[in-house]
Amino acid sequence: MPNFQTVEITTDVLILGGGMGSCGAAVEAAYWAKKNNLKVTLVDKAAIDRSGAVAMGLSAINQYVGLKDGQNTLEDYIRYVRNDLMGITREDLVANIARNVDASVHLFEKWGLPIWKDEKGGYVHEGRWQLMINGESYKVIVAEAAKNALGMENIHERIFIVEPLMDGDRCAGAVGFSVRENKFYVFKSKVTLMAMGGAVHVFKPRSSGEGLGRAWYPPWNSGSSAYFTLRAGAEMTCQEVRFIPVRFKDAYGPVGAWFLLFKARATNGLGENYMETRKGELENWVPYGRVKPVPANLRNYLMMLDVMDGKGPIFMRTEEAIQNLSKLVPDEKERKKKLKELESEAWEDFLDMTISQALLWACTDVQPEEKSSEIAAAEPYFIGSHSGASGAWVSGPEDLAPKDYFWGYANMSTVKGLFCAGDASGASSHKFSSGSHAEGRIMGKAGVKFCVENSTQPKVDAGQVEALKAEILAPMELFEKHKNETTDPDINPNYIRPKMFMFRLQKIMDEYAGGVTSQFKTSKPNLEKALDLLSVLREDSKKLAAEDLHELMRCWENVQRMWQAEAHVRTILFREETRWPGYYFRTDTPKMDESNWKVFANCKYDPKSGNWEMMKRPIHRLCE
Ligand code: SFD
Ligand code: AMP
Repeated sequence: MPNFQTVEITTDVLILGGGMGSCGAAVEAAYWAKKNNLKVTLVDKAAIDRSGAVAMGLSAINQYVGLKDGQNTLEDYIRYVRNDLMGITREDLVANIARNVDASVHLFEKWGLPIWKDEKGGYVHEGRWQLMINGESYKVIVAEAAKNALGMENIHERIFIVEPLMDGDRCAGAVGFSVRENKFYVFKSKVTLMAMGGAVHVFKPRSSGEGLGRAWYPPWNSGSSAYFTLRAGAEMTCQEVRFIPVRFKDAYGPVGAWFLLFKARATNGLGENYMETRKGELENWVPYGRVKPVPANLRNYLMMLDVMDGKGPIFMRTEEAIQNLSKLVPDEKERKKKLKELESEAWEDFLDMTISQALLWACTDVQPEEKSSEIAAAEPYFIGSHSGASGAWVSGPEDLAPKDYFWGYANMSTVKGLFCAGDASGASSHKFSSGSHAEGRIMGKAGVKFCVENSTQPKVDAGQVEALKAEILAPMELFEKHKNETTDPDINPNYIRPKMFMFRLQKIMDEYAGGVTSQFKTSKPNLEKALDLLSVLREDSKKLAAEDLHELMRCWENVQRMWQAEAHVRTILFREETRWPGYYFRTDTPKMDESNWKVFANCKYDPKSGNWEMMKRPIHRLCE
C-alpha cells in the first residue's frame, strides 16, 4: 500500500466541480469575495477546460428567455417548465434562474462564444427558448472566464471529491484524492458550493460490448452530487424524476435541432407519425396531455407505445425535412445553395456536440438529405438541469420564494453552509447549460453572503478526517493484500473490482427499477426486490478493490451511483402513482393521482442513524 500524503487546504469559499454551474459560481463568487477579502478555491475531478457535460461542446443554448427584448415573460417560462414536468416544479427556483439566464448568455457571447445571427443581427432561435451556437469550444470559453476570475493557483484539477466534512449540522468542507498522485486532500471551508453534475451508468446502458461506455450523459458524472448531499444529511427532491432523452440511436446525437429548427417528423416502421396516431392517449394525462409543446415524457411515451407494439424502428425523417425546407426557396439555383447549407448545418449539429454521431453517419453511409436515421429512447439518467428534476431541496430567493421554500440563502440546501446548483439542485428543470451557469452565479453570490455572515471557520475533527482517509483508501489496501491469491486478478474471493460491481448495480436497476430491458416499467414488488438487492450490494461495497488511483476513482464513482440508485428506488416506491409515463411507468399504480400526489416527493438520509425518511412537500404556484 503506497504512502499517501495528506494535503490540507483551508479556504473561505469552496467550489466543488468545474462544470457550468461551478464556472458560474466561480466568476460571481470571485467578484463578491474580492470586496470582502475572501479566498475562493475550486476543485474538479478533471481539467475544467473540458470537464462535465459540455466537454465535447454543444450546438445550442437551450435556455434563453429574451426578457429585455420582450420576447417572453418570466411567467411564460414558469408555465413551460411546470407543464413539461407534469405540474411538479419549484416555480420560485425556475423564475430566479429565468430572470438571470440572459445575462449568462450575454457573458458567453462577450467571452467569445459564436452565437448564430440572422440578417438583422438578432439571435437565430432553434425553438422558442433555444439559440443556435457554434459551440465546439463552449466549455473552454466558459472555463477561461472562471480561471481568470479565480487564478489557476486557486483551482485544483484531477482531484476526486468523495465525502463532505461536517461540523455538527454545518458543512465544513470536503475530502477527496488526487487521481494522479498519492495524495489525500482535505479542504476546509466556511461555505461549500457544490455542482458535481448528475449521474449516468446507474442503469444498464443500451450500448454493450464494443460500444460499452457510450451513453448520452457523460460517463464521468457519476452521482457525486447526490452522494455528497445525501451523506451530509440534506433533504433531496424529485429523486424519482429521471430523464430519458430520445436520441439518434447508438451514438446519442441530439434531436432538438431536427424537431425544432428543421421541423422534422418522426415516424414508425410503417411510416406512421405516432404524435398523430397516438394523440388520443394524451387525454389520459390531462391537463398536461393538452398543453403545447407536449411534455417531453409524453412525447417519449407515445413513441414507446409504438415500439412496445412492435411497430419500430422509429425514424427521424431527415430527408423529408431537408427537402421540405429547401422547397421553400423558389429559385432553383438558390434552392441548391440552400440544400447545401442545410446539409452542412445537419453535420455541424453533431460535430459541435456529439462527434460520434457524425462518425456513425459517415461509417454507415448516411447522407441525411437522402436517408432517415433511427432514433430511440436512451437509458435513464439523473440530470436535474435538463428535462429530469432530481437534486437537492434548496432554498429559493427571498423576494420570490413562498415562506416554506425560503431558509436564509438562495440555493442553500437544508444543511447549513452547503449550496447546490445545476444538476445538483432539484425541482428546477430546463435550466440546461446557460441556466446552470446562471444558477451557479446565484449560488456564488448567496454563498459569499453566507460566508460573510457566518465568518467563523467550522471545526473539523482530526479523528473524522483520519477515519475518512482510511475508508476512502481501503480499496487499494484490499487489492494489495489479496492480489496474488489468484492467477486472474479479476477473480478473487476477497474482493470485487469496480467494473463488476457496476454491472451488478446496473442489472438490478435495469430489471427491477424500470430500465431499458423492462420497457421502463416497474412496480412495488419489483422495487422492494431492488431495495433488497441494493442492501446486499451495499454490504459488498466494503469489498471493492482498486489496483491504482484510476481504479480507486472507479470504486467511489460506483459507490456514489449506488446511493443515487437507492434514493431513486425509494422515491419511486413512495410516490404511489404514475406521473411521468415515458420516463417510468408503475404498473401497479398506472394512473396519475392529482388529489394525493400533486406534491414533491422528498427524501433524506440520516447519517447518524442510517435511516431514510420520505416526505411530501406542497407545491406553490407563482402564477396562473
Ligand atoms: O441539446 C467532480 N445539455 C445542454 N444544454 C444546453 O444548453 N444545450 C444543449 O444543446 C444541451 N445538450 C446536452 C446537454 C447535456 C448533455 C449531457 C448532452 C447534451 C450530451 C445540458 C447541460 O450540459 C447541463 O445542463 C449542464 O452542463 C449542467 O451543469 P452542471 O454544472 O450541473 O454539470 P456539469 O457541467 O456536467 O459539471 C459537473 C462538474 O463536476 C465535476 N465532478 N468534481 C470533483 N469530484 C467529483 N467527484 C466530481 N464529479 C463530477 C465534473 O468534472 C464537472 O466539472 S442537449 O443534447 O440537451
Ligand atoms: P434535445 O436536443 O432533445 O435536448 O432538445 C433541445 C431542446 O429542444 C430542449 O429544450 C427540448 O426540451 C426541446 N425539444 C426537443 N424536441 C422537442 C419537441 N419535439 N417539441 C418541443 N420541444 C422539443
